[in-house]
Amino acid sequence: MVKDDRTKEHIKELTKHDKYSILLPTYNERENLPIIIWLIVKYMDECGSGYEVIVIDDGSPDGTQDVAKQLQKIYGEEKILLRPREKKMGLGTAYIHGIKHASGNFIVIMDADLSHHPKFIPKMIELQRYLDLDIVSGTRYIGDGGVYGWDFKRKLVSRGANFLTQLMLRPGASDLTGSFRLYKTHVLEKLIESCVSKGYVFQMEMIVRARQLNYTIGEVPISFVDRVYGESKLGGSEIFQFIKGLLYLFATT
Ligand SMILES: Nc1nc2c(ncn2[C@@H]2O[C@H](COP(=O)(O)OP(=O)(O)O)[C@@H](O)[C@H]2O)c(=O)[nH]1
Ligand SMILES: [Mg+2]
Repeated sequence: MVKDDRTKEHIKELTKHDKYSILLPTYNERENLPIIIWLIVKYMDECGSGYEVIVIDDGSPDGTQDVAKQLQKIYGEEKILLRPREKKMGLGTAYIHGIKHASGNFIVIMDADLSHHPKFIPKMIELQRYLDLDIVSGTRYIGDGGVYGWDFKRKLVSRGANFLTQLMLRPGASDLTGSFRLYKTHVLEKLIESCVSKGYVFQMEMIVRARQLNYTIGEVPISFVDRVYGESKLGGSEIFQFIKGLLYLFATT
């Protein structure tokens, strides 16, 4: 699996022009945004590669965009890009919107609610470089990965969704519903083109399609911490949508 020719020096030479576009979709994340951006800047600066953070806010009524503008003043307009939309239109299309404005050859997708800790980004980058992977997915379900702060029902739903999908589609990655991932930009563009679903099931379809298209996927264990501030958007209808999407993929792939 490990390519012997990718020695440290060689990797350094190959990756010196890499740039990471980190997409942060936000809806009512006023409290979380300053902390998540501070952490991203800290870990990306340490990492030494070029990067930008793209905040895609869907007209949050809590004033997330005012906070984002303040942060832009602090960190600079070339580091923090604001690409808002008028109103709440869902996560799937928020990513598509963000990608249009991304200038990096790599894209990191993560939540802005502090469930995804930026300390894992350098680990994803390291693994990607070592094996020249197309995708690196954060996983809560192997190694040191885990979930903190979820009640039993939420754990059951997530585990159940993963288990069912593993059984039906054999996708070759352990965390299908997670949304903390690193992609080569052209790979992500291709995947989005071939994905039909919107909403929660979208993350799973991305991995299933990636497998179909023979992209290489690596995994980094992450600990997922439930949000402290604000509200989650997962409800009963999302669970129903997920099952519907799973059956659709099962029937068509
Ligand atoms: N731009 C945008 N961001 C959204 C939307 N819905 C959720 N988000 C953001 O997407 C991320 C994940 O949402 P969250 O509610 O935490 O989902 P959960 O972790 O599955 O409960 C967070 O950063 C949210 O602020 C939306 O419609 N538009
Ligand atoms: Mg969340």
